[in-house]
Amino acid sequence: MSNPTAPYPALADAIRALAMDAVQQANSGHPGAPMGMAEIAQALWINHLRHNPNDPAWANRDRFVLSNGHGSMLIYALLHLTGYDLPIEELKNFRQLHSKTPGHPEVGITPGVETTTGPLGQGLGNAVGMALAEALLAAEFNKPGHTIVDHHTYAFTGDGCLMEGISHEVCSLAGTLKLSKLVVLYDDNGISIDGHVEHWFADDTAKRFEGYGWNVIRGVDGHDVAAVDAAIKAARGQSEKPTLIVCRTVIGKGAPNMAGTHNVHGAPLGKDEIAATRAALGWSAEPFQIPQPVYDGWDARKAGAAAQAEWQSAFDAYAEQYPELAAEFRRRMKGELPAGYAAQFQAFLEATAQKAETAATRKASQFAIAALAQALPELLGGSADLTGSNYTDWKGVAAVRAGDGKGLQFGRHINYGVREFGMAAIMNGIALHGGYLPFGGTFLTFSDYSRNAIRMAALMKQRVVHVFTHDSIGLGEDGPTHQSIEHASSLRLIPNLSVWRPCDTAETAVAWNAAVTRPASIGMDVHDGGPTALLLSRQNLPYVERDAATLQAISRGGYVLRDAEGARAVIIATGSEVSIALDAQAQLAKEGIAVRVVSMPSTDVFDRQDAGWKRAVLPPGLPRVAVEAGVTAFWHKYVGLEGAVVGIDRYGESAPAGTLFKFFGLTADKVAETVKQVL
Ligand SMILES: Cc1ncc(C[n+]2csc(CCOP(=O)(O)OP(=O)(O)O)c2C)c(N)n1
Ligand SMILES: [Mg+2]
Repeated sequence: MSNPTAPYPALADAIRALAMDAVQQANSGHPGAPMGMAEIAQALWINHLRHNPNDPAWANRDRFVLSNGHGSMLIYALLHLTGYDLPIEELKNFRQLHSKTPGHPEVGITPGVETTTGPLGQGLGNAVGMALAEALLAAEFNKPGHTIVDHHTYAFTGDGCLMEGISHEVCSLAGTLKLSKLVVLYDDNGISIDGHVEHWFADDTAKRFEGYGWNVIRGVDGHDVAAVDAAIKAARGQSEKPTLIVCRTVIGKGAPNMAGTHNVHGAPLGKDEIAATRAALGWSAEPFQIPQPVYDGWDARKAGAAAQAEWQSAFDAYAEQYPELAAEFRRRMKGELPAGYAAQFQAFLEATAQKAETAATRKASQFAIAALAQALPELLGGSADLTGSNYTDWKGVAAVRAGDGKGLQFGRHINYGVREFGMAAIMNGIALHGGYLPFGGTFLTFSDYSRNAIRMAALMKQRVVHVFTHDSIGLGEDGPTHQSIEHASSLRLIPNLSVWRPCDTAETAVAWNAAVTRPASIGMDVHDGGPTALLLSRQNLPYVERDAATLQAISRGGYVLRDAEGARAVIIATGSEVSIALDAQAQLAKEGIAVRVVSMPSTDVFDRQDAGWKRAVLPPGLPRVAVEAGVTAFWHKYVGLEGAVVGIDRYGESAPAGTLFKFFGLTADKVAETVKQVL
């Protein structure tokens, strides 16, 4: 890793050739960014990036995020050239079904890809989360003379990521927290899809990042490997601020007629331009053929193995002196829960049932958090400036704060600021890094702000928990801007996202347990898990007494809460509407109409139960009425076209909660009346 320019331009040109040839072969893709960032990639990957192609899961590797994910051929070329398990056949199969080279990088499919990128801006958020996780783990695990957590997080970004609002959210927080091991390399090529960005993106980006408190290295020639190398060295040489390296580049560099135009952004160069590029570069090798000296120049296996071995012996020495911490570090980086967790949770659940408290489910969530935080040191909370409303903190928890140039001040609560989308993307980065189980809060209505990052967590099967409080008109006077109507139903449509809307302290405890016991997916170790959204009430909800079997049944997602002899109908309810359903049941009983009440805190968990369970809870043929303070359409999946839904298909109103429940007809009277209509 010494001479940054040897063996000459051929190293960077190998990326150019692979990118243009793979895009041509697929007849789709984005050659411009890989060709324009080839020297930047060379400077970083050959001279600085500490990684081991033979062990992409090495805990202390540097993290690399290609935030401008459309340039996927750049990372595929890098992984192939440096010796990852990504043979040339996979590059020939770029963008084809079940290849390891999908259109945009996807974690879990390609060894060495750390996160799924493509939705612009979010990769930066993931990188901030990774850098934050590293800094927290360092503060938590490193000991004097034993630095076992010590790596950088590097991200590539284009104009697109920096135009996206989320880049402001996450980079502002990264600056505030002084995440000095985060280094972002900006492909400042002046081009995005529509053409020259000066007409829609004329920011002084360097000034903007200086304003965030970043270390900005501007005016770097992005095609001069030595210049980029020097900038990265400077970034690594300081420990005060995150660094942005502004690299002036030419998109599609090397293509004689198309470089510098938006035509190379996202389309094949075409046979003639590829031939002209080969001639201009002096690249005579056939498509997908890389001269051995070029492979040798890129090969990172030896250096990577040596770096990892050096770290391993440091870790072994650490393990000798601090065996428990070392075991804990290994456990945490695997995403496994501690032995004995299940018993601790069961004890908490039984104590919760014993107390039988009336509480808002957001408060019940805080009870659960307090218990889980004891059992799970990996639990890392936060809120987007609503800590006192979301109840996402717990007694005695310290807040994460910027350090004094010697790393972060450790804490387990992150004040994300008013940055919902940024928070969600950062949580994804934390989860992807490993070592922590992140959760964060905001109002349910603002889940829309976070939505694509929730989707990305679901796509990546990441174990993160969203605490969404103030989940309905039940929040009252703040009015329709704050009252969720469509959110519960719409979140339920996201595959792999588990959604819980609990009705009391017991269901809230079970929901939290379900969230944290979903398996973690780390790198190539992918499990069928995913994120969880907890939809919680602002207002108090009564505790519902249950026998032991019913208490255990909550974990099935939908269960018979109160049966009735000879039930003629089923009322299905969630969250704050469960008590309304129970009142309706009592009212109907007086009129001689027996009905069953099913609580359905999680429809997706219920859907995964065996057919026998589902039939037992919702017997075929019994008419059904669903009750939820939100849009009705979703519930027809459970009540059928013959059943009825009591809900709200319009926006809310500003008034006290009690007034609103009456105004919108979310009452026992209305539910009882509706049951009679379906009989
Ligand atoms: C959130 C989001 N919006 C839109 C797109 C579609 N898109 C892909 S690349 C791109 C332009 C990116 O410009 P830049 O980052 O400068 O890339 P370059 O053309 O320089 O490679 C757009 C709009 C996207 N991938 N994600
Ligand atoms: Mg650009």
